[in-house]
Amino acid sequence: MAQLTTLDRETPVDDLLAVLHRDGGVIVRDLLTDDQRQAIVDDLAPSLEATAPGSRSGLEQWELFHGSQTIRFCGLAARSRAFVDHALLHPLLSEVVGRELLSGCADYWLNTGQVMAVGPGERAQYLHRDENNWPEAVNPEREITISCMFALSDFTQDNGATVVVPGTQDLPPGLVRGYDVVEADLAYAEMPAGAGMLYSGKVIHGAGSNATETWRYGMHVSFVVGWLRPEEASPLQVDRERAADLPERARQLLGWSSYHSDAGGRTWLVDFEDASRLFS
Ligand SMILES: O=C(O)CCC(=O)C(=O)O
Repeated sequence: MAQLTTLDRETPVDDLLAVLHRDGGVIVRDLLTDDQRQAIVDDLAPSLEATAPGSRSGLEQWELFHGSQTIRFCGLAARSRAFVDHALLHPLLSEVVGRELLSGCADYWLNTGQVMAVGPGERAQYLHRDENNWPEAVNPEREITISCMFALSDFTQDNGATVVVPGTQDLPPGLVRGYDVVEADLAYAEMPAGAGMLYSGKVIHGAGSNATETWRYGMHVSFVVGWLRPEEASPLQVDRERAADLPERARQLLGWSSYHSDAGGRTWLVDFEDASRLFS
């Protein structure tokens, strides 16, 4: 079976990036302290309780992708201040995302913050590459999206730990839906609660199957280059009043500011001005 490497939180970022570039994903222990993790879990508990498993989209492909026994919801910054403070603004995650994305953009923003709670009996999700959400923007030379799967509970092979095919970030770009692979090529992101797996938008992966009686509680947080439209419409969920209470960097990541390309282009403006003026 293939393996993923697990590193300590204190590992120098260059070493962590070397593993990320080699394998397409790397697990980091203790990304969240117990208190931080518990605060996020507590904030999100009412939403988890209120959300039924499965997709309500009516789109066959989307329903297959989401899984019938998996609870998913977004809008985490609107639901949890702890999410903002400990995940959205996570210092190590910010550093890694900056190192990976800023060679192709002037700034990045949140793609999506998403609970992915895989329930008992769930089947494995089909393998895919996150960057294929934007086929027009995929570029073999650079990343357009970087993700972190935070383990809010222990992740094991049996309970649905994310399945990764290490090294596939280096395959040529293309639409991968249900990548054909032998078991020996698969690695399972087994990690204790509080750890997280950082992974490339190019690496082939998917949620594992859950053969246990308990829930695998994951929280996916991903970022995209600032000139690309994210999966989640964050400013439509985090309203202006709530945004006003958040740190400036959180507002920027959530789309309450504008994008200025290094070549002078300006987008996502409010009356020709940077959207952050709404808060001055
Ligand atoms: O839940 C997981 O482990 C991964 C899910 C995933 O890759 C996705 O839904 O895009």
